[in-house]
Amino acid sequence: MSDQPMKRIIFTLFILLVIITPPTLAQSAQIQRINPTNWWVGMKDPKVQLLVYGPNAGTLTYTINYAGVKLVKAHTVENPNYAFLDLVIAPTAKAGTVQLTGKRGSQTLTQPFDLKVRDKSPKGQGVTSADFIYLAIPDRFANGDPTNDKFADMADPNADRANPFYRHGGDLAGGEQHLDYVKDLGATAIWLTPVLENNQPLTNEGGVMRSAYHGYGFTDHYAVDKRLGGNEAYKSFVKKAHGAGLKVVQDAVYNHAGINHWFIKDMPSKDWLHQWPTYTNTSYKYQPITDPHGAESDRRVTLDGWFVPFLPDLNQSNPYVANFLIQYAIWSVENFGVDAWRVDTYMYNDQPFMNRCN
Ligand SMILES: [Ca+2]
Ligand SMILES: [Ca+2]
Repeated sequence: MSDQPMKRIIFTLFILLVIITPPTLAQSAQIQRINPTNWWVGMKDPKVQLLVYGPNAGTLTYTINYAGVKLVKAHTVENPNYAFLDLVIAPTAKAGTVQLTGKRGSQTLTQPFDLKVRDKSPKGQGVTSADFIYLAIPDRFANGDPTNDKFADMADPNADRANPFYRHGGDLAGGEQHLDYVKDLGATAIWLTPVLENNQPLTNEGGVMRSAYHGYGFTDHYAVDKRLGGNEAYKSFVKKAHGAGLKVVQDAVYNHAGINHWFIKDMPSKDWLHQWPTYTNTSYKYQPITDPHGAESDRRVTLDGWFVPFLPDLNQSNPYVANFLIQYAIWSVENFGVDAWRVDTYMYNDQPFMNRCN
């Protein structure tokens, strides 16, 4: 055989290898996220459902070998990139790092998951009509750290105090520095518009490009926006507020998520959201809900229509969605020491879900 045909054969083999390799690689699994990001021992409810996400994470067989922690059931859904694992944590379980093991064929993955000791600091103190609540929009209240005003790697990389629709750079450090001002007004509690990550692009609203500085388009339920200072800044804010005798009210958005939310970009199942044959906005009408003779079709539009095109409507009658949202709320109280909740867009939520959540 001359050199030329040999080279051709080698080249053909190489091409075949390249063609064959990607599917083989694609079959291997990865775990990129576990939500909640941690849990605690000694919780009132011993159950927790882990959402495990990553390429083909749903095709692994999971086991846990940790005293007092039982993996009761593993659920798969339409999207092979998700697994939902039901855990029961016995009252005897000790704090520590649980190793979650996922196996498939010759592949074995392990992922750590922390079970912490519950913080005894004040939390869940509640508010009553005796409280005077001060509402602040962290982006607009005070800028305590000019280094976190904007990030080039975020979907909206802008901050500009001269533009009323853009972010202005305010943050939790700024809020923390001015708690005395809030206290001096006579307030007993502070309610912040949502602090969770809103990695949303600028959106066209009424012909004006607006930023998500208000915070109502979550893109990660377990991360406080880094432009506000991140999770540690929020923890510190709550601690300082408590120290100043102020309770903290967290703004919850259960009805929808941001269009850029990681779980919206790769949904566990088609029914993770309320989907319509063509885009359907909510009518913003409460009458179909409050009127006992209201038409079911009108109710559906109010409840299941999207708040705006970039805030998709979560299907809270999907049990995985409901568990996710409720656990995120519990996690927020345990992790940050939140005292009370303000629920956004209340009437658009599935009411049986809201009752369970509350
Ligand atoms: Ca800042
Ligand atoms: Ca809804």
